[in-house]
Amino acid sequence: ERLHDDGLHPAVGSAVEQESGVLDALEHHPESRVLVLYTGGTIGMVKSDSGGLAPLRNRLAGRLRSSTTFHDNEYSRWRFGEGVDGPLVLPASKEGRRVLYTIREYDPLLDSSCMGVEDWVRIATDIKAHYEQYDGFLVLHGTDTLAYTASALSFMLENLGKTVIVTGSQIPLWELRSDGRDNLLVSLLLAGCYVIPEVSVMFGARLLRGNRTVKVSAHSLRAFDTPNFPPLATIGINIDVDHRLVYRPKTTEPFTVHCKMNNNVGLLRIFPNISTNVVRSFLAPPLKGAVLQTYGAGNVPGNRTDLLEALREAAARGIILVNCTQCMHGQVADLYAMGKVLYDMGVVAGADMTPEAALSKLSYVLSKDEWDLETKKERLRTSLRGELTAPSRILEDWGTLDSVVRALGAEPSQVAELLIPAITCAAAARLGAASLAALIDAGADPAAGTMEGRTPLHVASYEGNLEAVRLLLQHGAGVHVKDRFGRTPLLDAVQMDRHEVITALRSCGAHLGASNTAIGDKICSVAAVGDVKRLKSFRLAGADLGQRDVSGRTPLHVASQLGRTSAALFLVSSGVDVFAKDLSG
Ligand code: ASN
Repeated sequence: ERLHDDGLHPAVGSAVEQESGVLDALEHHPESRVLVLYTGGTIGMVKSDSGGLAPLRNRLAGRLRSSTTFHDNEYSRWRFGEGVDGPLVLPASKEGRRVLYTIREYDPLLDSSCMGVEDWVRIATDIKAHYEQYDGFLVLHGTDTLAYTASALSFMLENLGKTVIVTGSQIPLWELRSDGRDNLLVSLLLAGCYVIPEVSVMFGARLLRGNRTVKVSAHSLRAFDTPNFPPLATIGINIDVDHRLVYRPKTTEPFTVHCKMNNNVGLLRIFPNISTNVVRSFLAPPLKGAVLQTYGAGNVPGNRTDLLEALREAAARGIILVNCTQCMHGQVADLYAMGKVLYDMGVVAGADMTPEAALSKLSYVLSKDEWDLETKKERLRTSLRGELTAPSRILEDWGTLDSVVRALGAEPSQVAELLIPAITCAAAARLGAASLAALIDAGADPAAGTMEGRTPLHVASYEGNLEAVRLLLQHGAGVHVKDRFGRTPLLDAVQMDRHEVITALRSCGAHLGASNTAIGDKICSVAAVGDVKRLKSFRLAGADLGQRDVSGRTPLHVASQLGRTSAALFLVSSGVDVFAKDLSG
């Protein structure tokens, strides 16, 4: 399973894809692409000669290819041709989308207890490098430090708009009772068919928020839990995603990665009779920040003036101290004088962050040179990626809908699920941004889709409602969401020549995701009718106007042959290659 340098499988976008029969069929059978970053861990291990488990190199992809659960050979042959090692293809599922996946195996494969910041940077950088080529990302990882990696990645991947899942297993994939098979299979489906734009952890039939996750068991197949947050999805007969819980970045900035992390951080667990000398040495330079794991609701021994003095002195030197509880559940509060004394000396209340999240958030925040000390502390107190609990609003008052609910004989929540997305879409299309804002304020999910998977952002983009588009982007509506027909908001805006909307979507990281030939086909047919405005839409959307159609001709060939002078001039002024050969033979 060797990869090309760009990580794309050689067969993707190949000549086979250019058969129009295949393209036609794909209109009805949408596909998604998932990149699997295989870093190591028990999931891919086998018993070594010494008897212990160790990773096995260069085997995972091949073994998956020969498993009918993980690869549909027949589809692959039809799609990529006989004897072509295309990407792996999951068998058909009721999600209605074929998941094509490529495995990128790391060298060396590591037990996660050997992983750290450099490995997180490598994962983040790989996601960044392949962000536009794939719909979702999967990180195969050992379980021991998985919660640290998931927490760190959640901060390092800024303005994430696509699904990133971290998974692994307690029993190797090739053993009879492996939990890895389900974890991997469900993760692939989730990464390929659902837009859950946060770093999550798939384990033990639950999808969990990554930066809320802790490893709670060394032997159970439910090795992970998020003690202070419900699962994002539960996997039973159905995959049940609770879309209201999904974190959506509230920004109009495009996706980027922050690869600098400050390593001068530490975790200090308070215990009875802790030595002040030990604490002083711990807090000495080069330490820049520490997470204090205190008792109960955030208490320290108030009678230990020596210890408090050591903390106060460190805080005064600009060391950032974050107060988190030792308890598994609940959060720090200023109920007791013992906790208040910490806040008076400038310690930050860490709410209900896990130690893993608090530590990696501290590394992240400390590495932001553009933030001053107060800004850093403020960011630590507030939720950056859903890692701590902030007050939320939920549409609860269904009084006026009572009669509809009764007539349908349904549960109010079911009716809400049906109606709210439709109402929000209608507001995005027809009502002003103020009405839409009021709906969102009342708790309507700005990203929820209708039965056809059309989200408010699709509708607002199609209608050219720029104000609504901006508002939706600021409230975390995902730009990469595809409706049931595989259309993104950007494609809608292009189809309607909504130039300002296209620009707004692009600045938020939207891109044309279809295969090159499919876009080439579209642009050529636009060139054929001389529609300069549409060509401009494609250009604004980031399309390469020199792309060929199925027959191998570029839009400039088509425009020139049909005498579409202004279209041809526009293409030339856009910098297309005027010497490109006609490959239609
Ligand atoms: N030691 C292994 C690791 O973290 C544990 C596992 O993956 N279950 O790589």
